[in-house]
Amino acid sequence: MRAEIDWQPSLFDGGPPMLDPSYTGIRRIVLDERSWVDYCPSWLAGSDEVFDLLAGEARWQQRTVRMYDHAVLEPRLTAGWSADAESTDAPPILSDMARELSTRYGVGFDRIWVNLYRGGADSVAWHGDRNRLVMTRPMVATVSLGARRKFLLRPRGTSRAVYRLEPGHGDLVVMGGHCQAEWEHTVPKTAKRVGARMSVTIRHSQPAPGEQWLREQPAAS
Ligand SMILES: O=C(O)CCC(=O)C(=O)O
Repeated sequence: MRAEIDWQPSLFDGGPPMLDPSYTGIRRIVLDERSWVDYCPSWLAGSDEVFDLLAGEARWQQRTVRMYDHAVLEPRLTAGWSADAESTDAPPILSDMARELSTRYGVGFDRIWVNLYRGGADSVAWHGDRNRLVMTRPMVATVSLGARRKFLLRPRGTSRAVYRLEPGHGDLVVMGGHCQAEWEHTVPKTAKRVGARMSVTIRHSQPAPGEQWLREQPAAS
């Protein structure tokens, strides 16, 4: 079922989807001596077409999350391809992303999950991804499609954002080192009128070579 969203293709991001294997313009933000974020603008050209494809084809659901002692609906829609990126029905451009990122970053990116922020009221709260609980230094890549939204980072246990990105339209963000365990990230709500945004999140289910399991169990997304 097509997701109900207010979305206008951008004037700048038409054309067929294509990844930039040279990672033109990539820069590394060193958060501290153990954690980093790579930001590569316009890594995916033609991102509007991918947005449109996913809006129509992904199996969108609104999950419940626990807030203190009760369950609430998550303020965004999500869709996943649960098995590995090589062998599922994930759209080929998403598998291409996972393969290209695996080559560059030396881990087997094999889990793909898509989030849809329908407007400014949709968000994700401060968190570190759960894969921090099972492996040391998990890398998490995110490709943003559609409208730009704030993406903030802060050290875990503090209350103020210290880094701010505004990814959209095919930009790539990769979090690495101890970013999931020692930092938190959020896409906050906004009162501004904003169009819909998607994030394609790409994770690895096995530790990188030389890294370890913290516990013997597969990572949840
Ligand atoms: O939408 C984003 O850019 C971040 C998504 C995220 O942090 C998550 O789904 O865990």
